[in-house]
Amino acid sequence: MAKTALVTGILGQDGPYLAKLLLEKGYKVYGMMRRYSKPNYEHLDYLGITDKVDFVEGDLNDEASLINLVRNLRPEEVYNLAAQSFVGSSWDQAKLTAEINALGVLYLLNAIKFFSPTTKFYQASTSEMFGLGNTNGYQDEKTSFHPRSPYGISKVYAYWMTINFRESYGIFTCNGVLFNHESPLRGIQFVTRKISDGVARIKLGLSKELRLGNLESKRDWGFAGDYVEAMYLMLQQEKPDDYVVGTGVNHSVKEFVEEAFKVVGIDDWHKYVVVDPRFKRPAEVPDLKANAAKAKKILGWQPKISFPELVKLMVEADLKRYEAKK
Ligand code: NAP
Ligand code: F7E
Repeated sequence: MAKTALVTGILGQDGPYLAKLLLEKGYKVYGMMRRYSKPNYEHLDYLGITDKVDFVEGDLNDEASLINLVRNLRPEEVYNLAAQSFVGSSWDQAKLTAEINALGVLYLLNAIKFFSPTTKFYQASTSEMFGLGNTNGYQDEKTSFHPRSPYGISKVYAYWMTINFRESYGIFTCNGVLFNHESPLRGIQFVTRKISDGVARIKLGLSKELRLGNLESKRDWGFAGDYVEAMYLMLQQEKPDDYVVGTGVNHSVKEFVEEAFKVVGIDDWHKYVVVDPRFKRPAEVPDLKANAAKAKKILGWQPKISFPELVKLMVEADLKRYEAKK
C-alpha cells in the first residue's frame, strides 16, 4: 500500500517541489488548497505533476475543514507548508498572519491529536524566528529567538506548539527551521525572484529599472528543491526532532543583484537599480547564516545547488518565460 501524505500550501513554492519528491517515492499525495473560483496550478504544471496530486479543499483559518480532512484521510504524514509567508506584508496584516501561521497550526495539531494521533507532522518553521539572535555569527538549534516581524513572531508560536504536542501527547512532530530557499517558483514579491524577474525584463528591454529596499541585509539562500528533501528526511527518522537547514554561506541583497546582472552580461548594474524606501521594513533582520551541522549529521542532508548556480537558474527561467510569451 502506498504511503499517504497531506501537503498544505500545495500551490506555493515548496508544496510542488515536496509533492514531486513524495510522488517519486511512491506516495499518494493529497494537496490542500483554499477554495478558489479559479485555482492557479501554474507551479504544479511547471513541475509536470498537476494530474498526479489529489486536491482537497481546506483553510488553516477554518478548524472544521482541517478536522474533516485529517479524520477522513488519516494520512501517515502531514507537511504543513501553508502560511502567510511574506514578511513584508506581516506588519500591515499582523492579525491575519497570526491567525493563519500561529492558530492555524494549533487547529491542525488538534485535528491530528483527536482524529489521527499516529500521523507524523512537519511544521515549516523559519530562520526569521532568530531575527537578531546568533551564536558566533551563525544560527543553530540552540540559538535564541529574537524575531523582528509579526511573521517571525507568529512562527515562534507555531514552533513551540509543535514541540508542545510532541512533549504533551507523544505525537511525532518536527520543526524544520529552514533558511531562505528560492527557485523559479518563488513568489514575485520576494527579493530573489523580484531581482531575477527584473533583470530578465531589463535584458529584454521590457523595463528600465529595478526598485529595491535594503541592499545590505544578508541571507543564507539555497535551492527549494534541495530543502524539501530535508523535510521528508525529518519524518523518516526514528525519533521526532527539530533541525536547522541552510547552506552555511550567506550573501547580501547587493551581491545577489550583482550576480544576477552578471548572468545577462551587464556589469554596470548601478545604472538600473533604484533604492526605494517603500521596500524597506520597519525592523530588519540584518544577517542570517545557518549552522546545519545537526541536519547534515543525523539526516545526512546536503545542499546541492550553490549560490551562483541558484542565481543563474532563476534568471534563466525568467528569461525563458518572457521569451516564450513573445
Ligand atoms: P508560499 O509560496 O507563500 O506558499 C504558501 C502557500 O500557503 C500558498 O500556496 C498559500 O495559498 C497557502 N496558504 C496561505 N494561507 C492559507 C490558508 N489560510 N489556508 C490554506 N492555505 C493557505 O511559501 P513557500 O515559500 O512555499 O514556503 C512554504 C512554508 O515554509 C511557509 O510556511 C513559509 O512560511 C515557510 N518557510 C519558507 C521559507 C522560504 O525561504 N521559502 C523559509 C522558511 C520557512 P494561496 O495560493 O491560496 O495563497
Ligand atoms: O527579503 C530585503 C529584505 O522578502 C529578503 C520568506 O520566505 O525567508 C523569506 O523572508 C531580504 C530582506 O525574504 C527588497 O528587507 C531588499 O532583508 O526575499 P525576502 P525574507 O524576508 O528573508 C524566510 C526564511 C521566510 O520564512 C519567509 O517566509 O531582502 N529586500 N529589497 C527586499 N525584500 C523584498 N521582498 N523586496 C525588496 O524590494
